[in-house]
Amino acid sequence: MQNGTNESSGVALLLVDIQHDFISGSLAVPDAERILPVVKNLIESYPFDMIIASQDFHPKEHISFASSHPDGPGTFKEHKVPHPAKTGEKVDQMMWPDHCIQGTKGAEFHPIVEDAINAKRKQGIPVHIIQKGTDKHVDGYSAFADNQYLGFTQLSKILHSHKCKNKAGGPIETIVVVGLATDYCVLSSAIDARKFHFRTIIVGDAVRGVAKETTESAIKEMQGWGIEYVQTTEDLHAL
Ligand code: VGL
Ligand code: ZN
Repeated sequence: MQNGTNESSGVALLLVDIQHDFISGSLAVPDAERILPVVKNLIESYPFDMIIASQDFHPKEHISFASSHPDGPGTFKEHKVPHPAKTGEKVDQMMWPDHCIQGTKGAEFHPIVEDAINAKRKQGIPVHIIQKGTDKHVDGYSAFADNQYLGFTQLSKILHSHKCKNKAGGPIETIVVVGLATDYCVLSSAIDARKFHFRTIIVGDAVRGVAKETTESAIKEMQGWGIEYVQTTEDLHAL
């Protein structure tokens, strides 16, 4: 990869929430299964220096579940919840069906991701799993931080401290982001990657969104942040 990227710097792949509930479960993203062969091919064909897989991983009765809404189950409107607890400041919380509950099948990675990750591990490529949304009272779309930036995951530290073996110990400077859903967790993760000063690239064929309108506006918003958009894996190879 050229185009301003240092030859001795590395590229990480961020696989966002490729879990059963977002593919065929309670929060199935339209056409999500179509990204699977693309993601598999991407992992097998591109010489990534690190693989990161984020996992939406909620406790029961999570704040984002409509079933836990104070007005009663089945209420899908947004509501305000106090964050941070100390100040009582209120923030909007979007309501979702129960999804990715810790210990359930729906929270598990799709086997395509599981197999590809295991294959990379065997090749000596570092692989990191980042769980998020684990606090019952705070939601987290991004793999880097929760939605209110009250806390951060280990991801920025992992990326910034890594010395790439095959790049003469050079740093990771580029992150390729794929997965689900374009308009929520991919969007937040990619924007945070830019905030942490990584060159950030989205592969269009390897992402899908919850709804057309929000997906289109998410792509525009990402481009506004300087996130690059390529359509196919071949386009990524050609950069
Ligand atoms: C997601 C809604 C709720 C996502 C996670 O992975 O995009 N969306 N939790
Ligand atoms: Zn969630």
